[in-house]
Amino acid sequence: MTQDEYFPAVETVSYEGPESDDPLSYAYYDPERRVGEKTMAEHLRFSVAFWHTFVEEGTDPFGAGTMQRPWDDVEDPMERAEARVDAAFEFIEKLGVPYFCFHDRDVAPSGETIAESNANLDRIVDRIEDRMDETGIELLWGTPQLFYEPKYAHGAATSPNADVYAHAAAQTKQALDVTTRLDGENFVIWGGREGYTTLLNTDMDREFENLARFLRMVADYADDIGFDGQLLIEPKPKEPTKHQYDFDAATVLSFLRKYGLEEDFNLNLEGNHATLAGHTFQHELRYARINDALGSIDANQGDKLLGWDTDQFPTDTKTTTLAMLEILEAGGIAPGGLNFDAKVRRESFEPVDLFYGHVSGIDTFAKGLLVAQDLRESGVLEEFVESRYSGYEESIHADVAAGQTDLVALAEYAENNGPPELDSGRQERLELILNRHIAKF
Ligand code: XUL
Ligand code: CO
Repeated sequence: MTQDEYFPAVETVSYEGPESDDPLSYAYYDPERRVGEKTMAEHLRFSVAFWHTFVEEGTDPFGAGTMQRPWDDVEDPMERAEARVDAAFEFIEKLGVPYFCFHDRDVAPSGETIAESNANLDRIVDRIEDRMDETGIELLWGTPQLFYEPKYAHGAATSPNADVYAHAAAQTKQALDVTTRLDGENFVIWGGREGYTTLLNTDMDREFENLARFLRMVADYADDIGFDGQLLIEPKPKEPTKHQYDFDAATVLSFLRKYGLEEDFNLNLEGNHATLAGHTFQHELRYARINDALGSIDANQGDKLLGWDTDQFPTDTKTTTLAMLEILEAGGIAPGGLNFDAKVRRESFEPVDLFYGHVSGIDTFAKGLLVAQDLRESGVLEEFVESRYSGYEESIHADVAAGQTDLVALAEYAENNGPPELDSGRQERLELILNRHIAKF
């Protein structure tokens, strides 16, 4: 049986400002507050991830689940799935967040056959639809979960087994159908098992070809059924496979271009995945932005001392400020959003911890937005960068930018002008300015 209320101890989380000492209030996130041209809610487009928040049991390779989840105290798997949906919408409404994201298999259990799995999903999606109508909460994105079930051990769209490939297609078709039915604004493909553990048994060339064909079929089917959202690929360099084909933003973009898919897919970039790829989050966002491929964000952070995907709630204002600088420069993240692909620690097992995690992440990004806007209004970084490259505006260098010079002309110029005079990069000064802007809020 489902319950009437799963979080009785929490009313709604609302804005109280930085002076409040209530940790279940927002110090920075004030949804209607205008920041530049838009409200905070319009800039940030926060989303709760169904899987980490309502399904995660708190297991790790050494220990059993720890989470206290009253909605899971239900014997029948389908009734449990319904209870999770109810808990999810109560939580998201109390948190005051406009969106959620889900994998097909988070919300409904798989069945013995494809038909049974689809029927399970359809039944739970009915309930999701009702709750969406009641609460006004919307779907940021849906995604097929192509990595948990044993049949995907060798991959899904890169499986050496052609029947598994067809199963992945069936599952993806149904996930796109329900995402369309729920008016999802985006559809994400994360290639959880698309990679390899050893090249000794792998035909990499064929796997890339198959993956590209799979993505082409996804884009074509999206067109056929009138899905008018954004299609996204989520890069990640490793885990669960040793090497994932969607390594980072640059790798995915070069893959998409090789196979003529760059008009069909943008990128969903995740903080912890950037860390695993040896990049900053800002690097990934910048790379996507300058290539017009910045689609959406999985907002989380890793632990620099651990080499795996810890999916923690973002707490580092410097990182969120630099991320928001990229988003503002891109003109916003819509139709994407900031999805908290983040989970509470195994030791934080009470339901209320889910609120603390989200409030912390939401405020860290809201503060990052304020600082980023303030930095942009000051013009300090923009002016510095502009003047750093200003030599390209003058004399023969302007021809470099225009593509109208050649090695002979440049060699002649260089010989006649003596040694170059360098300017300081001023990194320390810029870091000092960044920290002072953070301290203002
Ligand atoms: C895994 C990950 C996924 C995707 C969706 O690291 O980030 O949860 O966001 O499949
Ligand atoms: Co993610």
